[in-house]
Amino acid sequence: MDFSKIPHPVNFKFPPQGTFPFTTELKDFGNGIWRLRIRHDSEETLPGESNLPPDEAVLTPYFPSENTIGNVRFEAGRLRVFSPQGTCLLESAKEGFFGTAQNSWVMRFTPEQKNEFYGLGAKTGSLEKTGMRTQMWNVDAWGSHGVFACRDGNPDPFYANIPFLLLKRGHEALGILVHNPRAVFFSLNPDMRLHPSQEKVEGSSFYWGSTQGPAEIFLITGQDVASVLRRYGRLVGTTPRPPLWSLGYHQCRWGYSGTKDLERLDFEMTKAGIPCDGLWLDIDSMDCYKVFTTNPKTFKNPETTMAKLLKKGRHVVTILDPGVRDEKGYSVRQSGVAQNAFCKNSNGDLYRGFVWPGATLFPDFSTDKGKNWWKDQVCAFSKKGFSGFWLDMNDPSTGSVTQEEMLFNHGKASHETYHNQYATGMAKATRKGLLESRPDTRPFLLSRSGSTGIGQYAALWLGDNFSHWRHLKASIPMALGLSMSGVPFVGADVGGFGDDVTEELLVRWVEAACLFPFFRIHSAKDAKEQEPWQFSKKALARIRECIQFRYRMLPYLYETFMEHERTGAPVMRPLFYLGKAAATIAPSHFEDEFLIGDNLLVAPILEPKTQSREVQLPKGDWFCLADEKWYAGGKAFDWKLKPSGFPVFVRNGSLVPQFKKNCATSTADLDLSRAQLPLYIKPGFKKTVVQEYRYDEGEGFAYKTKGDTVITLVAKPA
Ligand code: NBV
Repeated sequence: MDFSKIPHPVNFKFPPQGTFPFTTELKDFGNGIWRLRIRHDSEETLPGESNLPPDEAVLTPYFPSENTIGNVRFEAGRLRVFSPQGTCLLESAKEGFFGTAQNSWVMRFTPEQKNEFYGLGAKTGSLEKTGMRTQMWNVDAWGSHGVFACRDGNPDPFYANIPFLLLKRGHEALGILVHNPRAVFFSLNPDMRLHPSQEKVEGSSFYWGSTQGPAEIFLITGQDVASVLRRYGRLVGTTPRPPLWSLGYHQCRWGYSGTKDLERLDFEMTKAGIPCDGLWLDIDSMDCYKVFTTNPKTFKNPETTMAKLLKKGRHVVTILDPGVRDEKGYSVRQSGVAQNAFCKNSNGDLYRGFVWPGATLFPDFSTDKGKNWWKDQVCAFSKKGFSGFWLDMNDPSTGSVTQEEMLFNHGKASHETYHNQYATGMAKATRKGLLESRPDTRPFLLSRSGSTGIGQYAALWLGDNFSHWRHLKASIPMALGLSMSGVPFVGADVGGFGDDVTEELLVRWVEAACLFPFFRIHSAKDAKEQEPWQFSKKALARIRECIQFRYRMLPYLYETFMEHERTGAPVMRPLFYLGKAAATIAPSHFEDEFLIGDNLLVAPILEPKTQSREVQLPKGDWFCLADEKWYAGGKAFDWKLKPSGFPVFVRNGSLVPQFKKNCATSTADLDLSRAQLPLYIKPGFKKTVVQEYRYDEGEGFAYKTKGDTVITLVAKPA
């Protein structure tokens, strides 16, 4: 696959002006959700496409009204989309809107200078995507782009691709979801010239399309960015509230292989006074990299080890790679073959790749057989005592072997039809397996890749990054991009995966990430050890404070996940989510500051050898938790690092439910009903403040029948 190029409308056929020979359906679902579907001839006659695999995206366009809606008009082949305020935010190009070329289709639009673009899943580079030319194709980034390109460049595409675009113009916004899981491409006004000395290329280069599959888009209108993202969140399905323990701190390393590592981690965490909930095992915990096995040398009695650790509040999460070692006599392989669960090639034989276990077979998650077989393996394996699973290499990575030969739906569907959905299919089946083994426990999954709707099943991490300052900085826009694309539970490998971390970088990374929705330190096998106690006492103390701070803030973080589940709002938010209050913020600060919910703002230090940074807060007053002073929003100011902490600010008039300082060794010690409920109100504030705290047990499904407990606080001006 040549990732750097995408089709161009000049090579597409557009119907003559005033004609539109395609059957078109525009459906208004109410509540600002619209669907436009154009039937193009070639779609019906694709060779071998009569056995399409399922669409893993479960879209729910019907939900209770938020009242204001926009307007979508499609007349005589011309599309116009209006915001509720009446602004035309999207208009088809005058030169022609819908074009086809063999099986491909394209939709072309009039560019507008003031447009900003966000979303598209996991993308490297800046948060705002103008100038981008990209295609949706999940890759194993190091395998497809090379390690150096990943370390030093901005390779594209990356692990998780979601064809959702947030178009923002001023304070108005429109969401666009291309409902097609294949290699959808987007052109967001890139410079088409080979060299700047050339003349500019005429015509619109604002378009999207696909090389195959339905020409179907969802248009999501709303009053502002926040309401569009909420609607989109519910359309693609929200993340069910996670178990509280999964919001704790997780420690991982490629190399952790069993009992000794787990016990050592528990011992060191306790000794260092660091709260921790998740202890992770990587591929060395398997027997010869065989999925659903444990290493007989390093992990002899998994049940006993994990039961003991769980009593201490430590949950063990292990890795599941989809590749199944092609070894006769290996029971997992045998049962998969017997149940016809694996992908085929065009000869009708089993498709083979070469990944960690050598020659590997790949479950065909596009079939019920494949999904059910995997679900059964997960169900049986989890009974050993794993609290959750880590779904790696599910892009899928096939090592040194090309993937076109990997077919789906029992060899009847081409690779492209399901490629991007592979990880989502795997996550669905794994979640089902966990639920079947423990029906009253909330499943926890972390996945590397994903497609539209993956958030319903798994958290995502940002894949293999490096212990470099550039990668620390990059983690904010990438996590925000995913977050806006419907994946709220996101986090990076804290400290960086590849290369050796320095003490300073790790400390700053922990400060920056300790309020990310997902928080895990992880490192590669040949990199320097990255556990907090591998560094100086001073660094350890700082890291401990940050992790303790995360535990203190858990009631707030958890409540933000509950809000997401209910409303679709992302957990981690760009500053412009606050609308007009963020109007004067310099775009650079959308990249280096972020919000958790509406009330906590983090402005981490992202440069080496610095004791200060420029901070710009949205309008209003903000209370800094580090120096306990009020700061005015609007203008940028220089914030000097305090010994007492890093820059985290609370919005005036808000409630940040929290635990007492340093009160836990893990979430097992914590009870959400005992959170403290401080209101942060600047002296002299003239408004009455009404705030709610919502909580539940932090585990299980009783909330579904019982509902949440809600406490309302009211503070009147003195
Ligand atoms: O299982 C080993 C690693 C894992 O630690 C990492 O987090 C994944 O992204 N895995 C990739 C396979 C090898 C990567 C070079």
